[in-house]
Amino acid sequence: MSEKMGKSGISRRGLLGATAGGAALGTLGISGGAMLGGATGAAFLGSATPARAASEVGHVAPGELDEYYGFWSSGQTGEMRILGIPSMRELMRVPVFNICSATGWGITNESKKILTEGLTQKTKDYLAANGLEFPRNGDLHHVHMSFTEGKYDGRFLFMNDKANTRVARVRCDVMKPDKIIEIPNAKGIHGLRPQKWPRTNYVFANGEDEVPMVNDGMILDDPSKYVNFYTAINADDMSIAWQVMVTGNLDNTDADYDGKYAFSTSYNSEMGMDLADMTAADKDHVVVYNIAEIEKGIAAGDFTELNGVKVIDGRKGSEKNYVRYIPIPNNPHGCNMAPDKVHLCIAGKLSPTVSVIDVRKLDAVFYEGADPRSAVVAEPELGLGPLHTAFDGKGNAYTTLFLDSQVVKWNIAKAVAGEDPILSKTDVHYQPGHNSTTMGETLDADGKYFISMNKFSKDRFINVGPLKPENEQLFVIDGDKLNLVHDGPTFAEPHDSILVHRSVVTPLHVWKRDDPMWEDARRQAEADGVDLDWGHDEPIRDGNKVRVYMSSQAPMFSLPSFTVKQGDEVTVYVTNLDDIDDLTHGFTMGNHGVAMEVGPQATASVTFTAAQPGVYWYYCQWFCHALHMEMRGRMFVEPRGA
Ligand code: CUK
Ligand code: CUA
Ligand code: CA
Repeated sequence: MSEKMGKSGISRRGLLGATAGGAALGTLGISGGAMLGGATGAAFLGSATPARAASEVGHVAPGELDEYYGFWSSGQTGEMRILGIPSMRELMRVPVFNICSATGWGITNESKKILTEGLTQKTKDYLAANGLEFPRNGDLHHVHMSFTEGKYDGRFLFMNDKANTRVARVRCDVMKPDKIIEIPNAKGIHGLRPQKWPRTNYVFANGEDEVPMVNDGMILDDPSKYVNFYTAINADDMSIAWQVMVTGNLDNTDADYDGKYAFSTSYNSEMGMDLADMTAADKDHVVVYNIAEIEKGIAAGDFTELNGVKVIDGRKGSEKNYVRYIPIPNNPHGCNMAPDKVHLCIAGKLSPTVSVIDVRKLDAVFYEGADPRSAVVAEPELGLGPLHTAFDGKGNAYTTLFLDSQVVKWNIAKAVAGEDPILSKTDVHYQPGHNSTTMGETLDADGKYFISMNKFSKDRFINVGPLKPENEQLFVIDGDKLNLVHDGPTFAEPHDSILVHRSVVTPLHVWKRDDPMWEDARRQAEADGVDLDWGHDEPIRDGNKVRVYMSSQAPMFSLPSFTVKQGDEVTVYVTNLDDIDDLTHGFTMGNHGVAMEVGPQATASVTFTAAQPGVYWYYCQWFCHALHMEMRGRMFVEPRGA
């Protein structure tokens, strides 16, 4: 490593030697091999025998149903996943920011509309310059459900895309996205949480990456011109309510149970532009947002309009009551509000501590000028690399220790009382990031199961090549000890999960015919004088645009063939008339890069250009019947001159 002077004038070597945090950084960033080499697999195997038989708890026999839904992020895969808990079986993948070959997400007109309509014009322009209509990738870290009075209400799931600065909403009735929006001004939406109280009126979203205040290619190396944005999204219509401009970057976020405050961790209070500068200070901060004061400021016109968004200035030095900055060691990461409604736990990452903030003390910080640190009521030393904290609803917290490859169970009250709060440490495999407990981010926290989402699987599975899966471990936590009941791989790369009791979520078995998902198809069919349910024998021609309407009923499409002309822009609408649980059809047009899912009672559509004359078979790609293979037909493309 070369000796590089940071802009602060502190050398990197000096920095790394200076503090415990610095030592942790050295392990984290510079000698990754050593970090992984220290794992304690053998010790783990010896201690992992569950105290109770697996058959007694945490086992779901074939045919039995899980007690909880797990809603999983998938990181750079860009989708949301649904697991059954405690079986840990992957039940469904819900494409959100990615393109999906099976369901046609990103291929159908219905999904393309959702993927494009929330993009800014600037983004549409630079995508178009790359031959794209919408981003091909996503980086989905955080999935959270809508709340009513501190409890999950089963309406929506919200999630971020760090890669393309987007936020999506998934409808829990059909488990499909219905809104995807790009967040203006901010860059790299990372932390995301719904407001908990009185209900999810806002979804809060952190911009992780700083940008020049006017990002027009004129400013690069003047950090004083860089800012960051905290965004409140109106959850009901997915419009932007307001943004707060802050000092320092924003990592994770959470909200309180009183509807008064929201919080963000910042690991770059330094506004550094490289690693040395981002780790230069021994304290960074938590930003506390005063929601009522911000709303008042917006109502009073104390904002700047920036790209159509009302932006409040909450940067350091602002005299207003919009935000406060609480100094926290050191490059903090996780931001987790305990279901006791009182304690906010901030994981220190480079500091071996978790900072506990008593949210009842924040009024004094805002209105009586109290020292912001007076709200920090405990800062227990828990182990190396604390990243995220989950809760059991009984006053205990579980914090992942990335560098120690452990999860530490500790008692919040003991920490506040200044006693040793550590109840146990459990090895996990390896390097855990997020963790979650059943209903643990709600007032219904029930302390039954705990998931450790580990970033490395290393030697746990037979070798599948240089790219290894991640590893996730499920523990029963209703006793004193954490009892391992599942240990299994996942594909790239779940960050976070929520574990939701199945009584909260009641998805449909078949679509309702009046679903808004295919509103455009409905309108077009009406204009064409076609009954969308049954389709139409002949393609509807409109210049070189041709619309083909067909229905599907196992094992047949209503059209065994249709004819278009070379160069036609063809839109195929398929309505699945089967009204039966689990009877999904599909539509794949051979050699055209076109496939889509058509769920029971759903309509889906796809548009492509029939560029070459000839016969092309279309087929149902979703196995639906003994004669599923025979469920196919021909598109005949006549030469242009014919
Ligand atoms: S972050 Cu991934 S381990 Cu994006 Cu919630 Cu902490
Ligand atoms: Cu319809 Cu397979
Ligand atoms: Ca820092």
